[in-house]
Amino acid sequence: MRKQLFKTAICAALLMVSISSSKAQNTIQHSPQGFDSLRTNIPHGKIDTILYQSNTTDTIRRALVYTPPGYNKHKKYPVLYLLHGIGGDEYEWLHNGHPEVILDNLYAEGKVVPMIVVLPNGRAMKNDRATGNIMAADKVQAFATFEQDLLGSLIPYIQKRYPVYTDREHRAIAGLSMGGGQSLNFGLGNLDKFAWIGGFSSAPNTKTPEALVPDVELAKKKIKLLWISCGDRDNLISFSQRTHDFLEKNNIPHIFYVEPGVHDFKVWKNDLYLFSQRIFKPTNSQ
Ligand code: FER
Repeated sequence: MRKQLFKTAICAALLMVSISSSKAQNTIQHSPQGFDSLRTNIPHGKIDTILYQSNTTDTIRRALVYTPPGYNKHKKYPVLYLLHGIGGDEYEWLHNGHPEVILDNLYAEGKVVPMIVVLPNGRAMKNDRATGNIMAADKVQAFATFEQDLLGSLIPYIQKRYPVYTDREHRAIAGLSMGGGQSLNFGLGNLDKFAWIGGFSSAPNTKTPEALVPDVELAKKKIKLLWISCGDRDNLISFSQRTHDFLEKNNIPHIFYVEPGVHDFKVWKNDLYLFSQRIFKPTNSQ
């Protein structure tokens, strides 16, 4: 018990955050203990399984959809697309991160805007299972190909089947590692489609900063939230760092959040907890 307390204190002391929009060194509070523990005495959201026809892969693809507690078909919701990593699939977040528990708990505390969360399979190819050599060139390429599937097939399907807003200010994209790279690449590459963008421990598939942000003024105008986070002991931190350095140099508002940790779900659960509370809310900095 004392050891745990000591560890918590060390973690808190190590927390480093910079919010470059204000140039101030602000403190983002790490998720509190119990944020990811199942509470039985609160309302729970629901997980649907959907099957959609992909024009990109010419196959029927599966995704999971979390609808919030109190979900009402007669209301309208914003949508967060939440993407997995290189070894994962549409179940990775659900099985390892339990976003439904994190979000149910946040709803119980009134801390998030009711939203629909879509957990897609980001490996857009005929066989999209994470089997065999997950680093094979065609499988890595499929993470880039997913941009077409997302924009051309999945988003239109969600918009047809769920009561959702369809403008950019009601659409967010975030993900872990390969999914973080995808979120930065697709989000910043399609600012007419996404206003809230989060890269958690983004992988080497992240485009170079100059390719990510070819038009600095447009980015400044359009982005509602650009969140870049990474564990301080993650071997991939250079990809987040170089993105942050460019954004800072060009005065593009963003959050760069370096937290204690490695390349794992402990970090990504914390990121989801923090990112989800900041989206679809009024901003005063932009
Ligand atoms: C790489 C190292 C890591 C890479 C991808 C990853 C495509 C992705 C890791 C993850 O998604 O967890 O060299 O190349």
